Formats: sequence, C-alpha cells, structure tokens
Amino acid sequence: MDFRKLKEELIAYSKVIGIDKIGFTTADPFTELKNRLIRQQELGYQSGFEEPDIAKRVTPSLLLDDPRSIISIAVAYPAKMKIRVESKKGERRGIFSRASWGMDYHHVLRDRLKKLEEFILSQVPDARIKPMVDTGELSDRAVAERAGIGWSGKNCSIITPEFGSYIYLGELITSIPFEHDTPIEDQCGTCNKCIEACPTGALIQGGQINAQRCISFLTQTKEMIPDELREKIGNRIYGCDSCQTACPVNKGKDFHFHKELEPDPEIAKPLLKPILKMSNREFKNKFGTVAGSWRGKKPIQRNAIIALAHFKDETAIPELVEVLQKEVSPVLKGTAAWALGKIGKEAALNALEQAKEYETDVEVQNEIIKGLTLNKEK
Ligand code: B12
Ligand code: SF4
Ligand code: SF4
Repeated sequence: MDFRKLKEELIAYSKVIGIDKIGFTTADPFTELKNRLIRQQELGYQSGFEEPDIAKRVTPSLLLDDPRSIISIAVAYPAKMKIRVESKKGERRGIFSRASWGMDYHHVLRDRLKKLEEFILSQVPDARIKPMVDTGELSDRAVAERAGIGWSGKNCSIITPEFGSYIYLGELITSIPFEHDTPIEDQCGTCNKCIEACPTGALIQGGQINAQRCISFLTQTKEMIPDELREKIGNRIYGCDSCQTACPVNKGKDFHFHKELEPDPEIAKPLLKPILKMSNREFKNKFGTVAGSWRGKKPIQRNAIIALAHFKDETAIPELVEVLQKEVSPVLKGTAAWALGKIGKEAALNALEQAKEYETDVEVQNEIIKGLTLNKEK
C-alpha cells in the first residue's frame, strides 16, 4: 500500500467533508506533556475534567494496539454572530462562549472523524483506528501541536495562522505509518496580551493555567463560586473567551464555514430572567443541543443569577426573590441572596430579612448575611 498517496487522498477528502486543517504525527509517547501534567497536578492547577490517568494521556500505545500515527483535525468556528441581539436595561442577556455556539462540537467533530475513518477503512480494511475529541484520553492540543496544526499560545490555545485559535480539535490514532508533519514555530514572541487580559489571573505565565481560577472552569462547576471570582464572571453564563479575543492573531478572524456551527443568538446570547424559571424540559428544548449544556440546568441558572447581579438589574428582583424562597438547591438560593444584596433596593432587603428568619441551610444563611451587608452598604 502506498501510504504517501493515501495521505494525499485523505488530505483532499478532509476538505470535502468539512475539516479545515489536518495534520499527521507519530504515535510516540508525549514525554514533555507527561512532566507538565504531573506538575499541574502537584500545583492543584488542574480542572478535574481531564482524564485522570496520566499514563494513558501520554501513551497512545495504551489506547490502541501498536499505533503508528495520529491524525489531528481542526474545525474552525465563528467569532461573530451574523444576527445581533442587544442586551438592554430590563432585558439583560448572558453570553455563551464561542466554543458553545451552534451544534455541540463533539457531534460535529465525531461526524468528521467517522467519515475519515470510513475512508481509511475503504482503502485499508484491516486498519485499526481510534477516534477521540475532548473526552478522550489524549491531550487534543498536544496532538495538534505535534501534528503541525498550530502553535501552543501563551493563552494555552492552539493557534493556527489561518483561523487563529477559534478551532475545535479532534484526532484519530491509527495503525498506519503515515509520514508525519512538522510542528509550526511559536509565534507569540514578546506579546503578552492574553495574560494581561485574563480577568482572574488564571494564566500564571505563558502556557500555564491555574484552571481553578479560570472563568471557563468556574462556569462549569456545580458549587458556590468564591465571592472574589464571582465578581469577575460578568455576564458569561458558559465559558470565557477573553484570552482569545485579546489575541492579535484572532483579529478579523471570523469563519462561517459550517452551518451547524452558526449560533442562534437567542440561545448563544439568551435573556437572563427567563432562565431562572425554566423547567428541565424547557432547558433541554432550548439549550440541549449546545456544548454548554453538558453540566445541566443549575450551573447555567447560577451563572445567570451572577450575571443579573453584575448588571444590577432591579427588574430581576421578583425572579431572584422567588429563587430565594422556592428553589431547593442551596447553591441557587445562596447565589440569589448574594445577588439581591448586590442589586440593593428595599424589596430585595425585605426578602433577605424574611429569609434570614426561616432559612436553615448554613451555606444559604451565610449568603443571606452577606447579601444583607452588601445591601445596607448601598
Ligand atoms: C480540561 C480542559 C479545560 C479546562 C483546563 C484548560 C487548560 N488550559 O488546561 C478548562 C475548563 C479551564 C478549559 C477551558 C477552555 N477550553 Co478546554 N479542554 C480541556 C480538555 C478536556 C483537557 C485539557 C488538558 O488536558 N489540559 C492540561 C494541560 C496541561 O495540557 P494541554 O493544554 O492539553 O496541552 C498543552 C500543555 O500541556 C502545553 N505544555 C506541555 N508541556 C509544556 C511545557 C511548558 C513549559 C509549557 C509552557 C507548556 C507545555 O502544551 C500542550 C499543547 O498545547 C481539552 C480536551 C482534551 N482532551 O485535550 C479541552 C480543550 C483544550 N478545550 C478547548 C477549549 C475551546 C476551551 C476554551 C476556549 C473554552 C471556552 N471558550 O471557555 C477554554 C480556554 C481556556 C484556556 N485558556 O485554556 C479546546 C481547545 C482548542 C484550541 N484551539 O486549543 C479543547 C482541545 C477541546 C477540543 N477538543 O476542541 N478546558
Ligand atoms: S478563559 Fe478567561 S479566565 Fe480562563 S484563562 Fe482565558 S481569559 Fe482567563
Ligand atoms: S495574545 Fe499574544 S501571547 Fe497571547 S496567545 Fe495571542 S499572540 Fe500569544
């Protein structure tokens, strides 16, 4: 079999099926990454969403028998909405980060990887292939970097000269010894804009993140968010793009190649108040197809409450009082108490004072007291 020819055919085919960049690398262990992962773990900088088994993360041969190559793919996503919706006084909106616009990218990339796999199998029926995107063991970025898709930026993202960093990544581990591509040279240079732009100081230094402080991570947790970090979330209800919007390489980059990735502005930038009253079914109907719904309704509701506090939206007081009085989740109740304190006004103060009398949950009580203090400071 002429694997060089097959590689050329695969590259040509990838363009037909909606892959924007493809690269090939060896299936050698990721030795530098291994040390990095151990260090990140020691420092407590990991998010906990990563595959916990470091050996599997860095050793393709633990994932596929006798692997000979890894094919990395990138799919570019839009940076701007074609249809704009405005966040107005009394009708405030939250924002999902760009990586959660349009259809959940896991489906989109799995579809592309499946097509590539089928193509390979049509030529090499006994090939062994293992696809993965995001939830797999490998570091999609480390694979992409080594396969020459882009360089690893100081903001941690893989940056392509063509599409910037607004790309999703996925890969196929294969048993075919494809010729490998060469990595791209780091082009960050002396620039430091992403580190300066990070609202929480989560980027410790170029290429190193403390995920526990990253807003993207915080918006995906299920617990109460620490006060100091709550203040920084703004109106982000899922994910964060600040270290990418600050990046000069992304300037003017806005690609609309894939109609499945086109955002519906009512979903990607939704009105905040209705989110607080949504049933599980309503939530699933509205947000079920986007990547940002993977943790369920409550984290998005908690983030919507924080966003309303950020806007000091007085018109949201009735909804927030209802959460404080009727919600079961202590996280939502507590966050609503804090938000009522931030917004101020008499109705908010009255609701907090009432709740202080009957609330039995310690965590919620703490937030009520905090809310009362904030409210009285106004
Ligand atoms: C856990 C995770 C997170 C965590 C932690 C992020 C992080 N930076 O580690 C949180 C929840 C914070 C997160 C946020 C985001 N994520 Co995320 N996430 C992942 C996941 C599941 C694992 C990442 C991981 O293992 N991190 C551990 C670090 C140590 O390794 P790494 O970043 O993968 O690899 C690099 C470093 O190890 C570095 N490195 C290795 N050795 C050394 C040594 C030195 C000295 C240095 C400087 C660097 C260095 O080089 C590697 C290659 O770049 C991947 C999917 C996957 N399976 O890989 C998606 C993934 C990385 N996320 C992705 C995206 C889109 C995001 C967000 C942009 C989403 C958003 N808008 O909110 C943000 C960006 C935040 C940021 N600045 O990184 C994309 C990245 C696409 C791209 N262009 O790079 C991925 C690949 C998902 C996908 N398949 O498309 N994410
Ligand atoms: S995603 Fe936001 S919080 Fe996380 S590192 Fe980038 S700018 Fe900082
Ligand atoms: S903002 Fe500057 S330093 Fe950060 S990733 Fe982009 S080019 Fe690199």
